[in-house]
Formats: sequence, structure tokens, C-alpha cells
Amino acid sequence: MPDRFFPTVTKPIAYEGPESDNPLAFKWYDAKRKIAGKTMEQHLKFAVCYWHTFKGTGSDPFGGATFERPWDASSDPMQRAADTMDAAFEFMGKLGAPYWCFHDRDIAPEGATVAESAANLETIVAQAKALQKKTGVKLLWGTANLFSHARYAHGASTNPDPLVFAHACAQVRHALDATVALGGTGYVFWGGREGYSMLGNTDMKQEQDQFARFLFMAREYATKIGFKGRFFIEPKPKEPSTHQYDVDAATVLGFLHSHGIDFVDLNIENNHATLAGHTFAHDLMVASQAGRLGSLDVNRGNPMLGWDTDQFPTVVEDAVWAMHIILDQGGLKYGGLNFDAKVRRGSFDLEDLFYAHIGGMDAFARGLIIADRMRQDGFRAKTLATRYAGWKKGFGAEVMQGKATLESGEAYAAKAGEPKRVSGREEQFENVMNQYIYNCP
Ligand code: XUL
Ligand code: CO
Repeated sequence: MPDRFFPTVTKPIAYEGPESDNPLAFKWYDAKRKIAGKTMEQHLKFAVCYWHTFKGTGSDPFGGATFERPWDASSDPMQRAADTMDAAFEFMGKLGAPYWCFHDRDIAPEGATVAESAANLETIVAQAKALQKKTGVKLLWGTANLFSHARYAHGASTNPDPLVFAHACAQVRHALDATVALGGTGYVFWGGREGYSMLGNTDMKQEQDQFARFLFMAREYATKIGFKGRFFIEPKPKEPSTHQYDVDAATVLGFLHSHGIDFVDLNIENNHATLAGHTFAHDLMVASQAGRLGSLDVNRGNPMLGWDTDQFPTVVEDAVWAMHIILDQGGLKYGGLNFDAKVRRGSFDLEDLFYAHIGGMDAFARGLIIADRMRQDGFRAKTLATRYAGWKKGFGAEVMQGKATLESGEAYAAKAGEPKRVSGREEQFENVMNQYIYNCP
């Protein structure tokens, strides 16, 4: 195991159990432990995200970089990219994370021309491929950064200028090539600039029709190069755009449906759901019930700050809901749990990157154990079965079978009289959920 960039972490992070006081050990994540017939490793397809973990600088709108990363030292951009890739695989190897995710421009610098950008990417992808082979770390998904460059100020595929759209085509084409070369099972579209700033100068329908065409073009190319994975759209309501088209899971499902797009699933991110005024569980449930929950970006927002703080996910209750929903739908075939999260500006030590990922992996391991126990007891299933029992018989069943009419409803209401008021028992549900969480063995 190389010690070039993380010399203080001398051995792989191991499971030591909940009593361990070693900060560089897992307390709950035990890769080979079996839960519901599969190992934790199989359930929890954790991915390290390249952009925050290796390219993050700690800067915020009020100040510059606070991190000094040893892999970021060379003055030559391609050497920097190569060093960063070596550092990434050293980190992922030591952490024991099975997957990673990237944007094209995270891993290779943009060149002076379209061709130079593509060549830079190809060089670094070759290095990544060799490192994947050596370490066994796999690619979960790839994506293209269609939001940082100045040309995308008014959007990428939703730009009023077809030439900007064409540049986005070039990037997605090569990002798809890279994803296929590295064996990724997903490809993400997050529309940071696919939205608008003011309605006065914006034709929303035109722009969203362009985005739909873009997806069909990407699908055609992906099929041509043998991509066997799945596309994901990642909803977010705002930031950087004032209004982003992919507001939340429900909005994206409506967009996909109205454009006849059946080849795209959803990648749901916690902090994006909360920015949309939902809980993480809400958006996961919306996507899952539509059969379109493909992947998760796991992080958390800060309830005191109204923006995308991208903190590491350490809230066990969020993880319980996520894992319950994932178990209910039988897992994530093409996606996984991507740590789209960054250490805080003041957490500038290299070890902080390990602590952050260990905490996130442990929270989701606990979430898995607890959700599995809840499901074995049928806790939520029983709650729902009792609450909706009326729809399985009599008038309720007739409604669901399309046999009821307004007249038959009136006749039933007149005969049966006033309904009995039934408590929703929210507090009791929460109490039992806390028992599961705090009594977790
Ligand atoms: C931005 C965000 C992106 C996507 C990939 O908020 O979440 O990093 O995950 O483009
Ligand atoms: Co994300």
C-alpha cells in the first residue's frame, strides 16, 4: 500500500466495533457482515466523490483556499491531474471504499481546444483504468461539468445559443467514453445551470425541449459505444441558478413523462431535497414509488444555513429511512451511495478526509442494520396495512378497481354515516422508531 500522500494512515481502515476509540476505525461498517442475505459491502455501494474530496480547497464566498494538498503542488496542470489521481486511489484503497465518481473536469484540465480537452481526459482515464485494475476500486458513475466554464453562464443544453449546446455535446460524448472505459454503471446529469435567472428573457418550454433532445442524443451515443448502465438526473431546485428546471423528484418525473423519456432514473441528494423544502426520505420515496430511484448522493445540509452545505451524512435517522426505502425496492442495481460531501473549511488535515468518510460509512451501516430490523418486524408495513385496510374491501376496493361511482359513494356515505375518527399516531410511530435506533445491537 503506497504512503506517498497519506503517510500517517499506515494501514487500511478496519472494523473494530462500537466500543473502539480508534478514530481511524469503523465502528459499524463491517464489509463482510451479512444483513438480509447480502454483505454490507453489497448493500452499501459507497463511492468517494472526486470533486470535493480531492479537488476541494476549503474556499467559500468570503475567503480562498484553506487546504494545502500535497497532490496539488505541481505547476503543470497535467502533472497535478496525474498526482491527484494517484492520491485518490491511495486514499480509496486505505479507506476501503469500493467505488468512486467524477466530473470530466475534476480529473483532467480543460485544454485550449475541444480536441485538447478530449486528449487530456483520455490520458488521465488511461491512468485511472490502470489504478482501478491494481486496487479493485470501481467507477460508480461519471458526469460532465457543464456549469463551471464561463460559456455555460446561461446554461449548457438549455442555453439560448446552439453553439454552447454543441460544446456540451462534445463534453458529454467524451465523459461517456470515459465512463464506459472505466466500467461505470451510471451516468449523471445534474443541471446546475439548466435553469434561469429571470423570466423576462427566458423561454422555459424552448429550453426544456432542448434538454430533452440532449438526453435523447446522449442515449443514442451511449448505446452506440456499448454503455450498459443507466442515466440519472440529479434534482436540485436552485444554486447556482435561481430557478433550476430539475427542482425535485416529482418535477423530474413529470418532465421525463411529458417528453416520453423512459431511460433515465433519478439520483437523489439529501441537501438538494432539503433545499426543495422536502426531507431526504420524501424525495427518495417519490422516486422509489415511481420505480425510478437509481442512486443517492449522501450528505446533509445544515438546518441553520439555507444553502448547499454538503456536509458528511452522520444523521442516523436519515440513513435509516434511506436504507429502508432501498431495501423495500430490492437494492440499487446501477447506482450506489456517493459521498457528495465536503469536509469543513477548518478541517484541513489530511486525516479529516478519513474521519469524514468513516463517519458517513458508519452512519449508513447503522442505518442498514436498523432498517433491516424494522423490516423484519414489519413495523412500517404493519402501520400502513392497518391504516389503509379500508381500501382492500367493500367500497374502498370498488374504488380501486374502478367500479365505484359518485352515486355509489353517496349511497355508502348515507348508509354508513359519519366516519370514526382514527388517530394518525405520529408520536407513537416516532417513539418506536427511536427504540429501533437507540436499541440497535
Ligand atoms: C452539485 C452536485 C453535483 C452533482 C454532480 O450540487 O450535487 O456535484 O452531484 O454534478
Ligand atoms: Co450531487
